[in-house]
Amino acid sequence: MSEIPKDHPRYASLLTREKIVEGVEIGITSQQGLVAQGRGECFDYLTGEQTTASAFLAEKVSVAMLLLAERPVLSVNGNAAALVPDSLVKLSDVTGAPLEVNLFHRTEERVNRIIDHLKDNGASEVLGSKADARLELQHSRGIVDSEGIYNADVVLVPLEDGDRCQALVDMGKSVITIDLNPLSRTSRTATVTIVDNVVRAVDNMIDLSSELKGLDEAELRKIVNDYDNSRTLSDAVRQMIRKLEELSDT
Ligand code: PTJ
Repeated sequence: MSEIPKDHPRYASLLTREKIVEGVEIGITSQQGLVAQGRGECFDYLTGEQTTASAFLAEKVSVAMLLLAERPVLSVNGNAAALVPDSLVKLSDVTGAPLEVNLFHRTEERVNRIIDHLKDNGASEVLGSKADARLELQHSRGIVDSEGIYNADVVLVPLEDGDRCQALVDMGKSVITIDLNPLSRTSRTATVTIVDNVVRAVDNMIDLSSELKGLDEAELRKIVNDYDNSRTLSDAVRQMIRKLEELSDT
């Protein structure tokens, strides 16, 4: 990894970029993942590179959904594995939701590398290599484990590419996505859209889990029932417009 001085004004962003590059180098992230990261960075810039109030609410609702779920699963792709492996393992521990590797650009080698990487970061078990069930999709994202995503009731899909989210929703599942682009197909299809950088979102969700674990089922259900995802998406777009207006005035 290149040395980035800690006092560099764009330290956090550059460090994230380095992690993705390293992910490609060690064979857990696809080359396409670099392009996806670049797109994400652009949207992150427009939200001020911080968790907005509406993203934080979506994170809280997502944690409530994971805690209420009977069979929750956290899906992991090559970008998420490079950026937040340890945090995903912690989130899995605190919510009881198993991790499952699910890839768009799937090779068995990369699946196994990501499983090993998550285990190196503390995971005891990681699903995704059984590949004994199929979603209604024509590409590799449809390859899943029957005891994981296929039978899950709530699935977290960070940095996703559209049609799997639709397929999961069509199966009656609740889908939570983390996607900095509020205009993407995934963002518009998910049950809950967290418009935040995965490097901030997952850590926020770990903290929220400790807080929400003290609530009873009725209180958790109220948090979920009061939520309106279309408002989250509108807020995210408005936030970006405000940022652009602010910049155009200076
Ligand atoms: O590892 P694989 O083979 O499963 O492939 C993973 C990628 C990410 C390459 C694949 O899913 C893909 O091509 O995704 P897309 O269609 O580029 O969508 C990724 C979405 O995530 C885009 O809307 C980006 O804006 C967003 N995004 C990128 N980086 C981040 C992000 N959202 C949150 N945090 C980020 N760091």
